[in-house]
Amino acid sequence: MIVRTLEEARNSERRVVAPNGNWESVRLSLKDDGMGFSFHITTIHAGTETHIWYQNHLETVYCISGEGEIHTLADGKTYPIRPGTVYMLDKHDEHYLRANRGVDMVMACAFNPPLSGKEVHDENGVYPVDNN
Ligand code: 9YT
Repeated sequence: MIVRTLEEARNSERRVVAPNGNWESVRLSLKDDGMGFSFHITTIHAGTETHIWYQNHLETVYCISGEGEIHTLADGKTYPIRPGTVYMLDKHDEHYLRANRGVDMVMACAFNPPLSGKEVHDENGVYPVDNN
């Protein structure tokens, strides 16, 4: 069995900070855990907008705290996000993720296939697929 805490993961290489400062993420579980998905606690900082397009991954995201919205580009729809909301990027949906001003949004995220931990968003908000 594998057991770890958010606190110890936060104080390790598992914590990644976006180059533009919009978000940070603690990768609680990665590919090498062998679970078939990776599991992250991501903080989207208040008042930010981030362009994301995971062309190589499916992602499920659950809002733990904070409020914001997600805007999908293909259909022009905007959905509010608040604690208890889950969204699933089942079509590799290109989107803007926005956190309202005043309070950070904290999200639990699962990726399929799992991230290896080395990924950084490229300029299109894409993570390359990990073939290792
Ligand atoms: C909310 C969201 O899309 N989180 C993705 C995970 C985060 N960007 C990471 O761990 O790299």
